Amino acid sequence: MTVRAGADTLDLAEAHRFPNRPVRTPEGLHWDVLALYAGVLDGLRAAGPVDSVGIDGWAVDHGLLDADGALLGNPAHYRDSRTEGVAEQVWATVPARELYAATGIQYAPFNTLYQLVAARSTARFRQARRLLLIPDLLTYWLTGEQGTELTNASTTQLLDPRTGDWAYGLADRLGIDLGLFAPLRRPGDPAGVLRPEVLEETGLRGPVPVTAVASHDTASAVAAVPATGERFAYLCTGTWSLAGLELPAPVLTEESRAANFTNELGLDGTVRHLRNIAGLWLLQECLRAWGDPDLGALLASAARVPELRSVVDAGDAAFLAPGRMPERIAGACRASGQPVPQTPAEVTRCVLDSLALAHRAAVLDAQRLAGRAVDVVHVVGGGARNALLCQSTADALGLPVVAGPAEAAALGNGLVQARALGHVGDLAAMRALLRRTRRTVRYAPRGTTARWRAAADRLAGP
Ligand code: LFR
Repeated sequence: MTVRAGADTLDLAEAHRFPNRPVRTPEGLHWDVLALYAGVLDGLRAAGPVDSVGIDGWAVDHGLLDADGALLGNPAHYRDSRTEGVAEQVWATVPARELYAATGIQYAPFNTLYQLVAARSTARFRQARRLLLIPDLLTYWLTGEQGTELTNASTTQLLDPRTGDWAYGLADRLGIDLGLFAPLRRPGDPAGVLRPEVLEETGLRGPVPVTAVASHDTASAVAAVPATGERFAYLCTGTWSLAGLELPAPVLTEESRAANFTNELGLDGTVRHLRNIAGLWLLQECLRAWGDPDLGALLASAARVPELRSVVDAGDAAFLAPGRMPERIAGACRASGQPVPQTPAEVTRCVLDSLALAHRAAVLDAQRLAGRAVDVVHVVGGGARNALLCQSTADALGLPVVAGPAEAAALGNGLVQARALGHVGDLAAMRALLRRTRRTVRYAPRGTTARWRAAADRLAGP
């Protein structure tokens, strides 16, 4: 994506789009990171002259480098099963409560910490001298400079969200060598310039600075939520739905841990207090199983299926791994004694209703845990284009939903670069610019909240 930002302009153009296809080998599920890097180079070539480059991407996953800085194998995918049961081993040394008090990170089987513990007896890990999170790895290949960007570092479960520095005591107790990580850098910090070979391959004229952005995609997306003031919740909807509040400090209470809320760091000292909900992943996997039918037509027929016939717990770990998703959803409906969705339209309706219910629970819990009420829910990311999901979320919560921008992560990334170049102001000014320049769609709740509440109670069980 290329972003052009000025005092009163914010333009976004797609230079190039490339697939990100996980690959399963006998050693498990991996990312094809060389294909991703090739896609980045193709994107730079297609973009033409640029003033700056910044990379954001998903969290927790990483590449391991040897003493020469060479990548040791393909990075493992967070949906790989190698971390099953690892958290319990870690908790035997550091109880889950203490882990949360030190890092504020919610339990997810794939947190970097658990991945490291799962990997540490392998030959590859013993050879590793450096760990770079995925956006930092791609940045390293572009510039030759290594760093660990702070917003993404906070997802490792090895960072103290109060200090923005590593949780040294915790790493010590678990025998994790923090020297594996390159020095921390903050969004807006310089991350080097494109290497001469990269310039040659992309046809760009140097020097081209690379800027550390809020490199966790969700941190970039939250930065680009076009909100005013503080009384808003956000839902970053893509493969995941990340639902929560932007706060000045982490919430490290036992209630917050029990509700599985995380405290990831955001732009400029903000905290993203949120819950990870298995989002449109459920639908993406169904689409894959159905041979990728036309999404517009499918959503139109799903909208005609009666709402709330059957719902599943979208947060259930049973939906984490890829494969056979329509059957797994049907199985969950059958097991809970609800009508079993048969057609793709019925399954789609079930998924979207279930997501809206999960959004409802997360936004209600977030307000309770942080002691802050909200007046509006901002939906950003790909799901902002899904009218049925946005309307259902508004109905379920009884709150207005403001949808857009869909490309929030790219905009947040570009805005931090533009700020580093002196073209835009602080976070509030970025949001004001977004409000002036990006179109959003407002969904008013239709007064059916009681039905959603009843469905939530049904799902929660007796
Ligand atoms: C979204 C995201 C989430 C993170 C998940 C796994 O793309 O970055 O924030 O929890 O992917 O890394």
